[in-house]
Amino acid sequence: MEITPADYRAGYAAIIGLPNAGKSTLMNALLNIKLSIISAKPQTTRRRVMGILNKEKLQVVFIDTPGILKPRYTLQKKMMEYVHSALKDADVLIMIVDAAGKTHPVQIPIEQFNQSQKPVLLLLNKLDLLPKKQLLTIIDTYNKWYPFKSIIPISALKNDGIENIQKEIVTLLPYSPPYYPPDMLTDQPERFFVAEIIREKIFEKYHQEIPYSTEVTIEQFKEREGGKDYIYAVICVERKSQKGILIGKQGEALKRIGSMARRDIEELLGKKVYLDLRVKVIENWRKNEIKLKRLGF
Ligand SMILES: Nc1nc2c(ncn2[C@@H]2O[C@H](COP(=O)(O)OP(=O)(O)OP(=O)(O)O)[C@@H](O)[C@H]2O)c(=O)[nH]1
Ligand SMILES: [Mg+2]
Repeated sequence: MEITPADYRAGYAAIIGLPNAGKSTLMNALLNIKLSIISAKPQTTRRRVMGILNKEKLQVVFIDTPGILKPRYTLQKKMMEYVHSALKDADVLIMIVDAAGKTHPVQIPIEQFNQSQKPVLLLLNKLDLLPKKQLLTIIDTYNKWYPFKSIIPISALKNDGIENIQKEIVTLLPYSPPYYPPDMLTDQPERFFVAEIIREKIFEKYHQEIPYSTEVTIEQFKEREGGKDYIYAVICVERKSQKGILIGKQGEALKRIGSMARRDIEELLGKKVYLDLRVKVIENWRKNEIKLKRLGF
């Protein structure tokens, strides 16, 4: 076994913020790969998503989290539990806000979230949408609000300012050998990301309650020698009427979701797949502890 150099640094960095701030876009930008799903709608991310950045003498384990909110039903309660567990595991917190949004500072009770006093980096995201002359005032507001280790303006979407984040994080992580093999990108199974991609397409294509009432499970994932892999995915909705909308006239809508998802899944896996999509009703799954558990929450 190789000996880890004494100046190797490794640790966990939790990415936290309000829904839609750009957490998942940021994680993907930091890793330079599309791992976490993204949509223009809030509450896209529902669980912890881990992405590992490996550099010379450095390993940062990023944890993308659901946006912080006041839970109104059981699924949202579970989502907030993921945020709290990520905070607990973290060595560094990366708080990200939509700098082009209206409220500053944003409504996050940060002291309450960070009672263990971990170092917090603040990222002012969506810089591309912010009139330049407002930036200094916003930085000033946040400086007075909390003793951030540093405040970095970025645009996760345009890949602007991303290297600065890495430079700051390095100084805040402890000296430690890596937690994971240095060629590892995540510890979550492929089927998790496959399900997420399908969910992303539903978030993109449907409006109002449908995306929020939908969860995706992978029932079968068979690698087939000499043929395409077979994936059997079930889209769960809460009501029968939603099933009809998802499937569409003669199955057209579902077919569209399927082919969009298949393209991304093939890119992720680097091989061709046959995607078999079905829709199933699990009544009010978002509000039911047992049903949520069965869905892996
Ligand atoms: N203009 C602009 N849009 C951005 C930027 N970063 C993210 N977005 C957009 O903001 C929206 C939300 O991005 P996500 O990365 O899904 O945000 P999130 O914080 O992970 O959201 P949740 O998972 O729902 O909490 C998407 O439409 C992104 O394209 C940015 O720097 N500039
Ligand atoms: Mg997200």
